[in-house]
Amino acid sequence: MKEQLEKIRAQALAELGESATEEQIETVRVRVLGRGGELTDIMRGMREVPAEQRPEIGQLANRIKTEIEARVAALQEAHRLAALERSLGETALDVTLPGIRIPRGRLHPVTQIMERMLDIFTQMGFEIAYTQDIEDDFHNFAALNFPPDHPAREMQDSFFVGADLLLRTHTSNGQIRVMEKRKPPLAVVCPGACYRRDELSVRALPMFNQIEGFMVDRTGVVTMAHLKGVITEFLRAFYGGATGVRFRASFFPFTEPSAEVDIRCVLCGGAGCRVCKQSGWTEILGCGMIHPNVLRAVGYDPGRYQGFAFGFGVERPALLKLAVDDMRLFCENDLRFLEQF
Ligand code: 2NL
Repeated sequence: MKEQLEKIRAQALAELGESATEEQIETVRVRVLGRGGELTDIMRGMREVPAEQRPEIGQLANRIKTEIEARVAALQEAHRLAALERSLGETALDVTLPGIRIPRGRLHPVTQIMERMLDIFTQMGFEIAYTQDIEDDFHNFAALNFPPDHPAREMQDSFFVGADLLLRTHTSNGQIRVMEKRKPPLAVVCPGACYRRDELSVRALPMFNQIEGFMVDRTGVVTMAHLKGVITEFLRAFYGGATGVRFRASFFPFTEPSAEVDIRCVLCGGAGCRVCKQSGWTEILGCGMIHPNVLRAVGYDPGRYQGFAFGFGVERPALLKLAVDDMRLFCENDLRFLEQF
């Protein structure tokens, strides 16, 4: 019996020594220590061992069992550590490496300037109305009191996409559509893209942005004084509180009386320079009291209602504000330029 136990021990230890995998270790463990295992059977059969040998054999069997169990546990632990070591090596994480930078977009500089301008009007109580870029003759020209032979209606001056359909030449169409649909009192600004057959240059784009606005109420409520007040307030909010502002009489088919508005040249402060052509002023905006024919065209009685309107381009103020010297940079999509704003 003793020899048999020693043999089981020697064989088990030898096999465990040669076991390379966890499965091989497990096979040996089950064969020796498992239910119905070599050692388990002997220990279960102790009753058949002669009584005088029982303590000795019993102790030996217990010692061998403990020894093999310890060896199995040690080998399993070694495998567990090796596996952990391997997985740490495979998924090595260097926490000192810089993170992955997620590219962050931004609004186009012209959009940023446009939103700043719209904020000022919103604060004064104006609504914002976005309308269509493709428009018919009525909403782009006729309703605005353009005479039938006005040069802007020629193919050479506008982008026609059909007999009675063109890319709008200003955002006035939006104001016409708002007035057609709704009744005064109204205070609305219409921002958006406009299109004219101008050559792309340092100073002009064939596609550009405009903000137009208007305010209409019962006769006597919205006057030329309010026009001057709103425009002056807007220009000082945008260009700075001390900006010089001047209104000059002018002409537009859709307003009467009409005015053009200049601000003190932001470059020379009025002394005269190349940008303001030595005049000390920069023309920035057109405005006036809405022409009775325009009010009639949208179904308003000019005897009951009156109001003012204004319009200006966004790109030129953007040039001045951002100190950019070539308008074409706004439509080249060059990130080296765009990322500066
Ligand atoms: C300019 C001048 C202006 C308007 C636009 C307007 C719109 C309606 C009725 C009356 Cl629906 N007027 N818009 C009025 C005066 C001037 O723009 O030089 N823009 C760049």
